[in-house]
Amino acid sequence: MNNTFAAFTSVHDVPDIASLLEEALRIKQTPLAWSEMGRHKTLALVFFNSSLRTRLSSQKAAWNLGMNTMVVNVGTESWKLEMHDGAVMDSDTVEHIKEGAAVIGSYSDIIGVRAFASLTDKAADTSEHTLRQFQKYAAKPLMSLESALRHPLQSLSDLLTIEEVRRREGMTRRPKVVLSWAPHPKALPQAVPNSFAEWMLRADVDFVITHPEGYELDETFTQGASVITNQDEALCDADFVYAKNWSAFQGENYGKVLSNNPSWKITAEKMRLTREGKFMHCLPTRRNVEVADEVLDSPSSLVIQQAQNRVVAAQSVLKRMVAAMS
Ligand code: SN0
Repeated sequence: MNNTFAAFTSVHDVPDIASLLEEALRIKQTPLAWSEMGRHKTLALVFFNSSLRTRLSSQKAAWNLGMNTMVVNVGTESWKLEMHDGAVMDSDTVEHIKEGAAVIGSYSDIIGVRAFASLTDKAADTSEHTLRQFQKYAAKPLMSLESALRHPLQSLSDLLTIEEVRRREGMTRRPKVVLSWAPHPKALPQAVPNSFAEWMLRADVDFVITHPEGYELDETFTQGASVITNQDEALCDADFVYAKNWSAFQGENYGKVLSNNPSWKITAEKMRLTREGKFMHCLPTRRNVEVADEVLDSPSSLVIQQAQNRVVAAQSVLKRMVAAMS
């Protein structure tokens, strides 16, 4: 099987999840064992949105492989890019993505792009317009740093974290993994839950999604999952509870906050419904809105391990991309 990557934008770019996981576990043991592999290769990281983990873990992963990195924050540090073909650029956009992406591509061997959903233009969001335009005009291997629809580096870290816990605890049963919607003051994208679902549905786990009515995700990502609108019922006997807020996806409600029922917050009482379940979140999280302090500060929380595994995930992906070049 060809296990190099020309792109990493979704689970569909990974033909062999099990062997990628094994490789990630090896990389975690000896992160500097391939420190010459990426010598003289340059990774450009392009951010249209804020980032803490993705920005730092991607750079660290590249450095572990001996690569150079460049970071661009579009709009604040570079020119504001125009995304529409045929635009008459007499307003606030300064440079077209055709030139912008082509120039960044010419300086780089691999490009990482973060472009969140607008939550207003559903057609552009569901075609991952910014990510795909970048891929087209940069014409270099592309690693998604969270697109409008997906966050595959996060999902790979999440899967790795679940696998580590499963091995550490000698868990022989198929773990029950519950993705729970949680309240939040803002409208957030669906990328993290979409992506988590599409990875979990290919993993050896029982996967359940729970959310209030109206927050149904796109079936493209959730087909095959059990979806339950009663959170307590969903949490029953869970081994892993993954909390995340997202805004509505369906129809006229696209990008809206419908209800924001505080009873969906993950508390110690909710965790007692689980089978001594572990708590997961991609971060950043709004303490005491999405999840109570008592859960985040308890030994059952895996959030820091998930974040540490972001380096391993990025390094596993970059290693395969660099391998494809030599
Ligand atoms: C992003 C999201 O997709 O939900 C990134 C998660 C990795 N999260 C946010 O934008 C949080 C913003 C906030 O105000 O809490």
